[in-house]
Amino acid sequence: MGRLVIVSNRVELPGARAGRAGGLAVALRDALHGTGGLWVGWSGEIASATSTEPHLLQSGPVQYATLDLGEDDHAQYYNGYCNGTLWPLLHYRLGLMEFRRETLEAYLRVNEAFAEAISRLLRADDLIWVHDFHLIPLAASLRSRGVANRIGLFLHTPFPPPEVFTTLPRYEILANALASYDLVGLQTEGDRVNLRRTIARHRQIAARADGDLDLGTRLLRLRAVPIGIDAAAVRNMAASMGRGPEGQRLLDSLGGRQLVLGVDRLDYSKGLPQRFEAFEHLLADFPEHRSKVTFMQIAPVSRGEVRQYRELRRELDRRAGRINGKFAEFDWTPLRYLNRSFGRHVLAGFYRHARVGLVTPLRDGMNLVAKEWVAAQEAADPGALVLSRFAGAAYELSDALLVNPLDADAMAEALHRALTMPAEERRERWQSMMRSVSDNSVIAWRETFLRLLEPASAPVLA
Ligand code: ADQ
Repeated sequence: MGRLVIVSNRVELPGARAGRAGGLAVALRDALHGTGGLWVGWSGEIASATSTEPHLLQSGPVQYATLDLGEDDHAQYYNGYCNGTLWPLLHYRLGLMEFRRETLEAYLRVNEAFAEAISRLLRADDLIWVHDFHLIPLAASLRSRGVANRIGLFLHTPFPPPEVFTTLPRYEILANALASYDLVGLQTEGDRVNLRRTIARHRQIAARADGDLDLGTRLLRLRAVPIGIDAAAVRNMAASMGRGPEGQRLLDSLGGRQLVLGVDRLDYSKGLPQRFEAFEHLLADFPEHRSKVTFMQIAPVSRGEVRQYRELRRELDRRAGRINGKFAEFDWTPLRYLNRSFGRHVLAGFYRHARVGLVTPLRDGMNLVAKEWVAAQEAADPGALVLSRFAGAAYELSDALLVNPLDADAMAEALHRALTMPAEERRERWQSMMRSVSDNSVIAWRETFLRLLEPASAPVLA
């Protein structure tokens, strides 16, 4: 087997922020160490122009190649097309989607620059694994340079039905780009069906019985490969950090009150205004919880240069102030709202102390916070999870209390149910969720994807 080449927007460089890498980064890095290989991505630096000459760093059998983005490309490719066009589109938020030709051109240009840099570093038997929506055109750009290697894409976001996807002006470019891969992995069956329908309709072909698409010269394999976590690592971190200094301080500060916890990037896909509203309904409609429950929402600012994100932040500030103004007592603050991030260890300790995990995105590819919260619970006395039906994780975590995040009353009822759930029911639900989180680990996800991508498993055209 050849080397593995991973291409993703951001690269986890060796040694950087030691010990802080997430489960996904660790799993990818381990795979690279197993086969030897190359990890390519944006350096995180902004230069005067996008470069095709990568910064190279060798660490054991792994080479890291990172490219600087030009100032204009950062604005138009990253903030513009990726975050202002594709992200809302893929999360079904057409009202928030902006489209400008210049940003599409920047998107294609940056992918060309990546392809140029990668093609010079490639070997004939390398296996190429591309990550996420920033790099959808990469396979087509590589193919146009004569690259015949097997290339797979894993899309971390949802994929909407063709009726939504084709509202994107010039969607044909992306549909063709997606069809240039050998394998596209998606988070759920629903996403897979949506992508299959989109490409089949665009190319006017019928899907085969196995759901793959015969493109004439090549077979495009589409598979749901839901991402997982390293449950044992999270469980161990939670057990030790729950008793660590931050975990202990949190516990002391609660003064015996029950903790409801939300942890998200500050993103409109995460349903934060709706979540705040649901908590307000809980306090209004179930007054027995006043002074008894604390809701802590951790939401570090993300993509702060994009207008929709700045507006969301203002809205949340307003709502948080309103809830505390309306319900706080001199010795009780109902909502703790923090625009900062915490290390993974500290978060794991916080998850363990939360009686209720509140994970209610309006739409989410998977949502790893839900899985991490499950893995962090204490087996003898776990909490209850309130989870959006529209998170990919809901397919696996069907024993959570599943809610529609647009229904504030139903969410308040689910919160009440979670806060009053008997220990036996909490244990039963948690055991089933923990089984599924442990079985579908991030390692299993990685191995499944790579097995599907390997040449030996390439399907033969009839
Ligand atoms: P994200 O939208 O970032 O990821 P999520 O899966 O919830 O969403 O989180 C990814 C990681 O970031 C988790 O390991 C989590 O612990 C960490 N994280 C989230 N919020 C944090 C916070 N406030 N402080 C510190 N760490 C935080 C995208 C897709 C998801 C998909 C993942 C992986 O949008 O749907 O699950 O990729 O495929």
